Amino acid sequence: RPQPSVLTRHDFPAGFRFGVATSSYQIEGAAHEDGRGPSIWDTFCREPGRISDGSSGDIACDHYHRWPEDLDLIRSLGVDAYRFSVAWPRIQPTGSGAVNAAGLDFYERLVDGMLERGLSPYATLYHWDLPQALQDAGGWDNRETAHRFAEYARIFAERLGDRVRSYATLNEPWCSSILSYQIGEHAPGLRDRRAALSAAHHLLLGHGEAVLALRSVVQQAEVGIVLNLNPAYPATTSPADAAAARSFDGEFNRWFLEPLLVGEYPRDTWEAYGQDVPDVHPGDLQTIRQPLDFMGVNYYSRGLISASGPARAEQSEFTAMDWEVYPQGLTDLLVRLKTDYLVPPIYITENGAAYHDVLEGDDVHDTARVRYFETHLNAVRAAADQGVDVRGYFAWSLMDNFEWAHGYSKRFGLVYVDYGDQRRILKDSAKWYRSLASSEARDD
Ligand code: PNW
Repeated sequence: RPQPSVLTRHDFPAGFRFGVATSSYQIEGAAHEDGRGPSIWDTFCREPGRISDGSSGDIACDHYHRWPEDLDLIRSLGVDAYRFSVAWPRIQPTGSGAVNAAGLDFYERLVDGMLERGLSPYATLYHWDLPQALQDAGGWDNRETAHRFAEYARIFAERLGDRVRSYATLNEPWCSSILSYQIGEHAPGLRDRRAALSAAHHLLLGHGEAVLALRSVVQQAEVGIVLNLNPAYPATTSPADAAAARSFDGEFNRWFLEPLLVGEYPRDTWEAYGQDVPDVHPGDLQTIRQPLDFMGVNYYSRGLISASGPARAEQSEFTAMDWEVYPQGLTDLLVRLKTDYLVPPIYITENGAAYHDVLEGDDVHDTARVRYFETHLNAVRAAADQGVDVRGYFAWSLMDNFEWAHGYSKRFGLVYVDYGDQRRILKDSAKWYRSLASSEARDD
């Protein structure tokens, strides 16, 4: 039943890399082992009502213990690269000072395991598991956290820099600021726009300082950042909808892209935020605007925006997250990055979809997900054909995992996880992706 991919490596640029992605809190489990300190997600999951199924990442996919078989699984998919994240509280249990040797040892084993299997490690240093001790001091609303982050980046690179070439500082700073401090859906669950914009600024500052630290430690490091970008489309041709789409784009996309790539916050959005804008010190924007070796783009859907709020394209397909399937948005986004900015080479660092998967014996016939990957990879290819320098694609995710506020109720994996016995089962989408990644390499 699983159909092999019609797409092959020959449809993508020479040297294009295929990979899979995960993050530490979503898969590792072992939340209290080997000296790991508590993170804001441990705390958040214990607050009633925060996680829809009442779960936590305490055990998750038990990857902390099962990493050798998980790396074998990745290898068996024929991919080139693995994007993983590092749990800061395993490295520094309180987020500053004392280093926990067992934490560094774990990531050293993991990275060595990738290299033994011919997989290139793509490390993300912050995928949301902030040490709780730093949150107790104000978290990202406190400027100190930026300096602490750069220190942690240095510690990691001093140990692994001879083996890890690619570093993303932050994953999706929009999520760790707006979604976490203003919308309140992610840890620490606040509802305060001033605090959210202050957090966003300190995240960007921490990024800039971490880039400098990484470059001073690892000469050949490729350093970048990962943004979640949602291209905004007006719901109708009315001027009011166009204006609403533009302001959505300012808050979601330009607020992060422009400090990083231009060295300024977008003026229209700055004015719209009024009294809530962050305290920007002299020199901050120079620190934030570091030359980057790559820009990581996470793309799931578009925003369809009307003056009265988000609109819904009734004729479209939606995933189990209720996110619209809109592959054209990925092509448009990539072309726009090239047109509007001096953008470095791009990686698609996440793209994927949750569906209501059904395990039938040893099979999961997730045809909708196969279609999602195929259409979005075609969208990447279309952008490359229009001259966008896109170097690789990471499917989100290797396996089903802890989907934040949705707990285990949303499955994004290529691989199905039976949480009863931690069995991993290849979905049809994994077999499809394998047939693409295992296709003959281009020789040019
Ligand atoms: C990203 N939103 O999260 C993350 O990088 C992953 O850890 C996550 O599993 C994946 O996408 C799927 O959700 C997001 O509300 C979470 O717009 C929420 C949003 C966007 C991205």
